[in-house]
Amino acid sequence: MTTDQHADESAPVGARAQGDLVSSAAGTTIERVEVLVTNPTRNFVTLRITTSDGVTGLGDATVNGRELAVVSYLRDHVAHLLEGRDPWRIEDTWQYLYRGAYWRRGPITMSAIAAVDMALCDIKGKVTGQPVYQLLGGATRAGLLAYGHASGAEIPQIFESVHEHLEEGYRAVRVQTAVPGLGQVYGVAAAGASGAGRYDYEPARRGLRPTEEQWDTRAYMRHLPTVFEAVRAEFGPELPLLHDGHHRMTPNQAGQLGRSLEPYDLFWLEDCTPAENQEGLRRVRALTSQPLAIGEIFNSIWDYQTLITEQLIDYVRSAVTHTGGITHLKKIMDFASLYQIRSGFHGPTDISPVGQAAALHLGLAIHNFGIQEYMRHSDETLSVFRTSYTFTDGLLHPGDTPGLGVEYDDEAGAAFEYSPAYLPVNRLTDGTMHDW
Ligand code: EZ4
Ligand code: CO
Repeated sequence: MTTDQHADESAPVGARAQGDLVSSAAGTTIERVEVLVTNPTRNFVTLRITTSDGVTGLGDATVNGRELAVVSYLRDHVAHLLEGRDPWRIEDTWQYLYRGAYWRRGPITMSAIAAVDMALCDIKGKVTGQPVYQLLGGATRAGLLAYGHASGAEIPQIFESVHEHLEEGYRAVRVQTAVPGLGQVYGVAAAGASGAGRYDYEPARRGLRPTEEQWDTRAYMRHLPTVFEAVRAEFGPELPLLHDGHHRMTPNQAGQLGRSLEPYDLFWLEDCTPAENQEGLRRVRALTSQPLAIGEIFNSIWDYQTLITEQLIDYVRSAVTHTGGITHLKKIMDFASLYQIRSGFHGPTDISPVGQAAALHLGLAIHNFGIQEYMRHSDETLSVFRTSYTFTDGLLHPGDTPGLGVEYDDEAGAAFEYSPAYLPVNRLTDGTMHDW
């Protein structure tokens, strides 16, 4: 009994054309690939893939301050490679773009691949009628613990900002503070007083050049423990408190700061030192038991290899958007799970609602979820990206809409034109460029 299919399967693998591989897409191909740029309070780059059956999928490709590089990568070098491909072959497409580029890794390449990966997951979810988390193994929890961003120039404003977050339902709060003697610093709402300003949101610092901030690590290290002492005393022992060091300390300084914060029982200290040198974290670990979160500027599993195998971190900070998409970040999390390292995915407002939705689907499905960063996007942003995820009693949920659950409104998006906006740069008081 020989059928055509049997005959195909017995043929040498090398003799089969790519299109002959068994697929569930039943002849459907990728027909259209569009790169959408919009600026509803900040710039976003979105990939939209449409199949020959008319199903669309969205992917986030936003790299804050370098947006147009990813636009070109996708439009000039990826779009035509996708046309005609089988949209269901997500892993194969990932490998085709990663290995096929020859030039591996890097934030631009990995964000472009991430957008394709997200869009194909979105399509597969829509076609099967399932939210993406179901394709990843289904929910392993009711909802995702989220943390918000409290900040202030002085203690009273910080308290007020924490209170506001608690009123909004947050059960975990990041605390950033101004430093006496320094001007505007990372993570503190420019408007100072609570409510009026959310630090990274508006203004999006539009302009052709970055603004400059001033930094003094010793002043910061002296001041920060006094703030956490006050916040812990005010809000009691239960509330999870987080802090972002934003890559500014040496490993030795990071260890010292971690030690001085230990009495205040932080949930995590983030980016305590630049981590291109992964071995540097050995020194931090030797000095402090402070839980550590790293990886928002990483883009591949290789950036984590030493950090994970030597258990030098506690939380993986990557964004789906900047780390090769759901497919690749899932691999990082499975690798991390061998070492009891959990997720703490990056979720500032420069991750689009599409990227945020992808993080929520992944976070709901993986066993080693830890916490999810969450800041509500502006109303303008949410008018372009119609989301179906929810934030209820401090827990996020991606929703049960098939796919990622985000729709793009072309008309709303077209009303907000791209304009250059850069992240600030940082100088020490003597003028030396420092990590921002
Ligand atoms: O500076 O998203 O933890 N969050 C952060 C962010 C990053 C911005 C960079 O685009 O560090 O605020
Ligand atoms: Co950070």
